[in-house]
Amino acid sequence: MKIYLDGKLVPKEEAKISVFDHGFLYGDGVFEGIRIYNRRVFRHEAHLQRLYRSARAIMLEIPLSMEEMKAAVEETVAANQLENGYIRLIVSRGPGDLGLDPRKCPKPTIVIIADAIKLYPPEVYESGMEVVTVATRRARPDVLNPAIKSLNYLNNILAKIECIRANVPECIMLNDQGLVAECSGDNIFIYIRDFNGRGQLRTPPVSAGILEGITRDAVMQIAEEMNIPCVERDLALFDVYAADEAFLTGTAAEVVPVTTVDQRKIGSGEPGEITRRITERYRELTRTEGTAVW
Ligand code: PXG
Repeated sequence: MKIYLDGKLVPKEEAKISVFDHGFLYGDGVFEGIRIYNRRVFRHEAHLQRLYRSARAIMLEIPLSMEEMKAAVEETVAANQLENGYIRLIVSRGPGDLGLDPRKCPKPTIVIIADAIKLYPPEVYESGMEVVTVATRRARPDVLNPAIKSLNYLNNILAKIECIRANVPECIMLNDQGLVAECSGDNIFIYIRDFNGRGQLRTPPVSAGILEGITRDAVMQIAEEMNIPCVERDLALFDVYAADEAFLTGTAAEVVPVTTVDQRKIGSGEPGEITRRITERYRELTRTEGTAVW
């Protein structure tokens, strides 16, 4: 396996960074998780846009242009002859001294890993996933905005630890107001029919304190294309319990049906029809969008 490290492709064993790197010392940096399908990098530009926006928010100047970064990612995929898999792109503040001061870090570290992907068990796509609400609240946007995809994932990891204790693969995190935010590594959608049978997809707005997921964005586009009404709207837990369908979205997860939340059955308790149609279209997009990079 070849790893991209600061402009060079090096064997995995030689891909090492300094213990003085502020990514390691303080979680000072940003990252992306991207999929490769059929030698194509899915939604590459969107991921890069989010990476550069996150970097700007923390005043981290990435020493490559977006075009150069795109080429570096493609080069790493090609060097590993990866057909399908996962790319982890990391830009840290780089090595400095033991103080917080980012000005002491003259050179950001850039790492690109292209590897196999670890997925949820196949059964959850067939029969649906069981999730729970956890006590760990999503960070308040005015404290550390979850829209920044930073190397500080402790908030998410604390939630993940609660998932493990509850023996479920994923969980719902509320924001400081007690509204539904997102999951530890996925966004959430519900589908709900009104008293007259008209259905609508709903997902929390970015202002609820969430990561603006690329998969979430793709699903909103799919809904539009399929004429399924879809709105970004504050959701209470009640709305999730009352929903006819629910699903999670994420680069690794793709679209996962949720059939139980806090032991309440969602809809019929089986993956829903709208979820199935969206999943199918999403899979088609992953197979067909973009061009092969090697
Ligand atoms: N929310 C959070 C907090 C995330 O970390 C998503 C939503 C979904 O966003 P995308 O752009 O992927 O649709 C993410 C991203 C993992 C893992 O190993 C998952 C993510 C990031 C890093 C690692 O499960 N999900």
